[in-house]
Amino acid sequence: MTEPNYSTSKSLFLGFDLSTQQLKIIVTNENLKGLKTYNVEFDNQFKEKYKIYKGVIIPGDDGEIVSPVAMWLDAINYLFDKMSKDKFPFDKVVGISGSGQQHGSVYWSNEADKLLKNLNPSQDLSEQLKPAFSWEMSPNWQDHSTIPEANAFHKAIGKENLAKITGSRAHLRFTGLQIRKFVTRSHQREYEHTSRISLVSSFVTSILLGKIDDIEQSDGCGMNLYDIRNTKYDDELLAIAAGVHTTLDNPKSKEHQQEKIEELKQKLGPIKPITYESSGSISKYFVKKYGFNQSCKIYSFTGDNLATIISLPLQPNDCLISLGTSTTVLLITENYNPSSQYHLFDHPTMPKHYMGMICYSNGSVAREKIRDEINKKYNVEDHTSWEKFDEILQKNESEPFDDKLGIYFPIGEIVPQAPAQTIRAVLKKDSEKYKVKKCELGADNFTIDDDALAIVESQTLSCRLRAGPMLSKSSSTTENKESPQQDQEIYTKLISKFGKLYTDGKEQTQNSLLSRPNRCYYVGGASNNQYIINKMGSILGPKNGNFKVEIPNACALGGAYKASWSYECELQQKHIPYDEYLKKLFSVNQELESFKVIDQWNEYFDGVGMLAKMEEALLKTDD
Ligand code: XUL
Repeated sequence: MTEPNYSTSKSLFLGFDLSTQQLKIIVTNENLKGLKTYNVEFDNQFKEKYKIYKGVIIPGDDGEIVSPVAMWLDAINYLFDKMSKDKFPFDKVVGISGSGQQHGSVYWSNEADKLLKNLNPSQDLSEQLKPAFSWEMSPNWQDHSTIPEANAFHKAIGKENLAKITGSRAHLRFTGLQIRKFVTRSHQREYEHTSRISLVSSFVTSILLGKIDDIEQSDGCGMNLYDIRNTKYDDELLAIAAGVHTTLDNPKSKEHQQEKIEELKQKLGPIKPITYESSGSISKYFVKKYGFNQSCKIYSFTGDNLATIISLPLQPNDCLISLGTSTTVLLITENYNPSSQYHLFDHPTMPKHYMGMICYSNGSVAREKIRDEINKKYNVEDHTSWEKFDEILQKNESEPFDDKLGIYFPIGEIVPQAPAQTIRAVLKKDSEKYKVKKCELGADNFTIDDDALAIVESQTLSCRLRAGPMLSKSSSTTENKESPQQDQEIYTKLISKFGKLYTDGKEQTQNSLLSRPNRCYYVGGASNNQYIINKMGSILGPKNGNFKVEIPNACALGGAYKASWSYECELQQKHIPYDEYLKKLFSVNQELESFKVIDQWNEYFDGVGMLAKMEEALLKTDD
């Protein structure tokens, strides 16, 4: 790759992405053009020094998974050193932002402030900052050692109620649970010596600023501690995390309980509200060591999923569907309609908007299993070939819904929470009332070929059922509004055929069933299979189109864009709507490849009803 000619750029921005296995930095200019990416894979550089495997350490067999904090410091020095060797013009950088893996926490000691302020540029960060941490590790988002803590949160607050307050039910990786384990089970002494707690995102900005930075609001929603509607920490949740909850922990007195709540509040520090305003200028350590301009601004980092949505000019009701090993749906909404089955976070750049996140564990592996069975039936030598699977999808592209569906969970599913299982069913339309009849493969004309269509349909219908309640019908950006009368008719007809529909214990309303996405964007491995995304697009029925996108550096890019948007807002001293700011880039960008589908939104209402009924009959796991 040829070196970019930085002299033609007026100013430069850096976007960081500190993920589990690597640190990446992308360089962009004032026109949002990506100029160069630097990265360091932790296993390549630091495997011996930190005894890591795939970026993490697994100390025992209790599900604990941690990352060494000093390794992240080494990674920052390593990449900046590499950029220095490349003669990178640090002095042209005017703003830095980025992302960190979500939920991870860093524990600072009492010496942190002093050490951060007085860093010596002739030394590396990890050498000097060793005493700045009360614990040298950070729990990783893959950690699953906190089952007792998840039970405690649910016992005290209730699963749905916790989701209502914090946007998510208790998840093993969430920071509040990790803190409760730290305080009550694993590191009592270290907790006493902890002056502040950062998330991974605010840890990196603290290093860059040379002072401990506040937790950014949207990433702060991944803690199970922050009350999203009231924009403040919830005292009862803090009591659980601090190990002084009235019913769970039987604290010795009310005063003691209050003291411990306040103590944790201080350690977490204030939540920094969503803003374009910088947290300060870069620390003199980086000015002296690398030649940064001392006025270079540091803007809050956010979580990696949150940074992904700001790498595109997404508007309310837009959905980004990531089709990897697992399927993740990220969407933007003005509705705060929480559920224990998905997550809501504050949006990092659009005040009063939220990011919805639905995480499925059964994605491509489940589809590949069916592909393999089909290839076996047709004696296709290469069992990884998608030709037969695709042929089936193509043949059915314009066919109406065939009244057959399957739920395929070769591994336990997160949404709905259910153990591994497969069920198939057919829709019996003998009378006005429809009946969903379970069937075996081979019975009721249900063949292996039907599985190919049925898995793509049911995975998509599941997204449609769960995105619906989050989408807002009244969005200012939605066009082609249907008539309310037409909506009412569709809804009444559906309910008369199936009865009331429930998803994850909640009744589906006319609004939730009839809200269409604005645009759908598809990313990740299976988005390269045009037949799969054609079918998905035709069922999801976005009003303003389907797009295939390739954003290999999404999190880092989202960070760099946040930096340049913030910088521009600060220059103009006003809030520029984020999607408008990014639009100028994407109107001319070929990375957003739109594709046409046959709209089958209406045809699939029977599928919607059918899947809802099948899910009610699933074997469930409870926690
Ligand atoms: C999200 C989550 C992961 C991490 C690491 O809730 O745990 O996506 O952010 O990517």
